[in-house]
Amino acid sequence: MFSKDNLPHAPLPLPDRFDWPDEEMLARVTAFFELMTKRHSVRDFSRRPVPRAVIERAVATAGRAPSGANHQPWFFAAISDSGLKARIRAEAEAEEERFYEGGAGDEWLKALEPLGTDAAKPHLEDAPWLIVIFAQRWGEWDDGTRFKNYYVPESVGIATGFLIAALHQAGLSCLTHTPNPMKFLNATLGRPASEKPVMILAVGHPADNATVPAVAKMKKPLEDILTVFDGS
Ligand code: IYR
Repeated sequence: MFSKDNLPHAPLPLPDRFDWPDEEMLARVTAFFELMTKRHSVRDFSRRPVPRAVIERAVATAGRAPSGANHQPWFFAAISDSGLKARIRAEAEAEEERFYEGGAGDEWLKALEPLGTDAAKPHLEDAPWLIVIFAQRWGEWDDGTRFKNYYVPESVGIATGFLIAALHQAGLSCLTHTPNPMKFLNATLGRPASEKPVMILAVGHPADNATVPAVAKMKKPLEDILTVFDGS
């Protein structure tokens, strides 16, 4: 953790290691690839409830992400209360209406066309859980004085990736939703000005009639995202 006192460097023997044979590594990474290939962003949720314990364990997994100086500059608000979800939906839709009516600009709206999104966000009420992810731009001691955080967007992005993977591992679907701007979430959820809302994850089971946009299946091939320098 971090502390106002100077913490000494105290190396511990690596607590966990695996040392799997190469073939097992390949089998395991392939199994994980296949699992993640089945992840789809879903905009249509069923109303089937999801136990709070599942959400808590997934957020705990996000909290195992690496972070700048181990400051763990993230905070999560998990909401299943239907009144609060309705309020967040109304506030988000008000922002989205401005966005889709021109605030986004022509290029952005054109980029979104294949996704078929618009200002209506029923998933913010249909999904049994919303998880709002906040980035702690700076830290605050109990006496209100500030300390710096480092690599905040990177750290929060990694934690969010862990969260999405954990939810997928549980068999849940989610949608990364980013109303623009999102400042209203600080007031609605009582979070301090040091925290910047980064996204709303709508989480739940997909509706029976859930669809995905065809373009979402078009993933870049490996050769377009990887170059290898192995000396050969
Ligand atoms: N926040 C809007 C717009 C939007 C933006 C991007 I970039 C997307 O990948 C999808 C949507 C919305 O949620 O509709």
